[in-house]
Amino acid sequence: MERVLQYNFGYLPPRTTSTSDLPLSALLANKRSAIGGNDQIKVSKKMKGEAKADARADQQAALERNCVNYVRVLSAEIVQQANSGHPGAPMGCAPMAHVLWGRVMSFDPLDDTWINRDRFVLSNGHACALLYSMLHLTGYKVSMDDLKKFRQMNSITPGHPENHVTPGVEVSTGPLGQGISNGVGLAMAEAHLAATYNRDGFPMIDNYTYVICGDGCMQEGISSEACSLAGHLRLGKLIVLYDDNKIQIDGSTDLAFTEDVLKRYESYGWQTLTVVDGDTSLEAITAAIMRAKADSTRPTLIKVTTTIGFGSSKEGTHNVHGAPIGATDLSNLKKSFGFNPDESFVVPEDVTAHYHAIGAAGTAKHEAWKQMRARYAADHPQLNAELLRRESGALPEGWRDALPKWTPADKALATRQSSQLVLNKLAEVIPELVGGSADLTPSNLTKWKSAEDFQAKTPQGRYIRFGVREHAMAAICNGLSAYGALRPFCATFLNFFGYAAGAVRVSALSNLGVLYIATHDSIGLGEDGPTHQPVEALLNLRATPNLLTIRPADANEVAGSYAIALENPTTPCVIALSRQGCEHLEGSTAEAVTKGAYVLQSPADGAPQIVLVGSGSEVQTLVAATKKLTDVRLQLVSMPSWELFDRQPREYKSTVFPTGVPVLAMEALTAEGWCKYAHSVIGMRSFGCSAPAKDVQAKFGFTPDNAVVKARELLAYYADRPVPPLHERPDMP
Ligand SMILES: Cc1ncc(C[n+]2csc(CCOP(=O)(O)OP(=O)(O)O)c2C)c(N)n1
Ligand SMILES: [Mg+2]
Repeated sequence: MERVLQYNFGYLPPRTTSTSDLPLSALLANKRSAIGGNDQIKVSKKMKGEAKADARADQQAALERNCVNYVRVLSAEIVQQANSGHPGAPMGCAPMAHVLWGRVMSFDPLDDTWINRDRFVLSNGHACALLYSMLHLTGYKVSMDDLKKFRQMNSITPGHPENHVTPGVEVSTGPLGQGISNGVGLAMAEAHLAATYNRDGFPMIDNYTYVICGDGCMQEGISSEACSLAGHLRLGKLIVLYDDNKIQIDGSTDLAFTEDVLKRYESYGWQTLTVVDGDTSLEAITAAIMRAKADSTRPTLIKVTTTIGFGSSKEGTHNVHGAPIGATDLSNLKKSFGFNPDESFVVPEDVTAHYHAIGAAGTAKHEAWKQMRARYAADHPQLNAELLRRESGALPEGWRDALPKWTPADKALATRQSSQLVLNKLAEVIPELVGGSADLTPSNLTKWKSAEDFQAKTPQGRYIRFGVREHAMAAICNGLSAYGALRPFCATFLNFFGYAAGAVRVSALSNLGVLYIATHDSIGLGEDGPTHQPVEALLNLRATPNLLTIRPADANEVAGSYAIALENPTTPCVIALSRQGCEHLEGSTAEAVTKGAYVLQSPADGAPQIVLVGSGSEVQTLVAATKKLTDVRLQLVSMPSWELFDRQPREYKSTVFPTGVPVLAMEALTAEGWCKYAHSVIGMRSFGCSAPAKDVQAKFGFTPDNAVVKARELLAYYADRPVPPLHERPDMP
């Protein structure tokens, strides 16, 4: 039986003989000696020199073999202890993880914020027992106790990796396809910051981004979007290891996934490599990664063929994907790998020493980098100071002064137009602002005058052409944000944020302050019709925790919306903007937006009889209605953000919506949800239609005249009834 180490450069036809073709019994028999056992594999000429089996090398190989096997055991043990989780992928991916942490990556376990650390993304987040094991073993602040509390309340080892919970976890993964797409953003961030801050002799930023992903990530559409862009941008420092174990939850990947993944990635412009001995050959994995690093102009996908649950009696089957392997199997696993089956959570001394030495070497690398930084600071003080500021997350001093102001006398502007004017000003003073649109630049109006495109040859450019790839666009922004020193934004029509929802949700739960610019924010977009007209879109976003949505009514409110987005670096923000023109309102200010809702007009004398409230372009319609309701004492409220208003104290709320006064709301989006603030709602209860904006607005009742009719109806309704106080509820401040 021939064992062939293959680190094939470029696509090769499927092999007839490979380790993964070996019967499982053969793999088990060779288990202890197989991993990294250079004696067992034929190596190419190029590698012969490296593989000389002298005594020290043998010792080293045995030690590393032990390390890999212990990682398998520990991962299985963590899942067993929790009686919940996914042991299969960690056991299969252990050799890849060992090579990355043990041989390849630069990281400092004592400082997980070092900007030039290599980034690691576990895109198959269900395999997090592996990630936690590696973090523990290499000396991050993840203790053995933490591992024992896997998936338990208040632990730092949750069921899928969360960036803000566990030291060393770069991005939150679990929804398949997100992590690899974040990886594209992380690699773009590196390319951009390197081009911006590196100077002769000072490679301040030159890290790699490594991703491990599984079949699921390769199946998700988002990864195709992101990786297509990565190929276009020639992100040579992005290296993806694809765990080709041919198993997913339902069973064999043959059930639904028979494409040639490498050919697809080749067509994206990636270098593609194959390691068939992914269970057993650390050398092959290492060689492939070295080859990947040697190609600086293409991202690399390394297909690493492995056996899910390697070592378990259920290995190679879907039964080991997502359930503990069981006490007996775990005990046998330990025995077969030469560990004491009676011991749990005990790391062999040689394994501890090996990984700690690796951690210490990483810290030393970081120290050397810091020394370089000191010299850089002396030679390039301004650049260094700016990079330091950006790393800290602080915005440049005085940035707020750049925000433009408008008066009612100024020419009316669609809020997407005022957004462009604001972006123009902010981009000049905030160099960390980077972003772009999903092929709607002329509609989203997101390009500022001096913006240069981020392209393969111009990575210093700050304007990103995402192509029509909304989902990846948002995930890439998550990666850009997670890298640090950047404030990313991205744009499409509000309705098409539905395509990006998976990644927008991850921004929110990951505390990543991505700015989402959502134009064409209602049926007011007109002729494009119901396929493009958002109805439920904003409500979905409003319902997402830790996501701010703001729908400004005019240019001053747009400026305020940007200020809020920028001042909240751990909260993503959606700014919804109109296609159609909006007058500059009497009484609107940027500052008022922070309250979420505020009074634009109130009766000259006496308490109001009715409150009219709206957001965005509908505030304009309500202003027109007030002019037709001169016989009524009314209060007009602009409500750009529900979430911000909800945070206000009860006293403030009752000045905006006085108790006992009926409220009529108007928003050209779904009426759903407004009943929290209003007694009656002019909103959408169906999809829109294709016609000029004015006609669509008239058909669905978004006119001053209809507001007048509904206001009078509301007044009449409550003429002889008590008005329910909507804000007096125990769960509201
Ligand atoms: C977007 C998304 N859909 C579904 C799931 C549920 N899920 C978790 S793992 C998995 C199978 C993935 O297969 P693969 O990546 O090959 O993992 P392996 O079985 O090899 O560990 C599925 C469907 C998920 N986590 N994310
Ligand atoms: Mg799989």
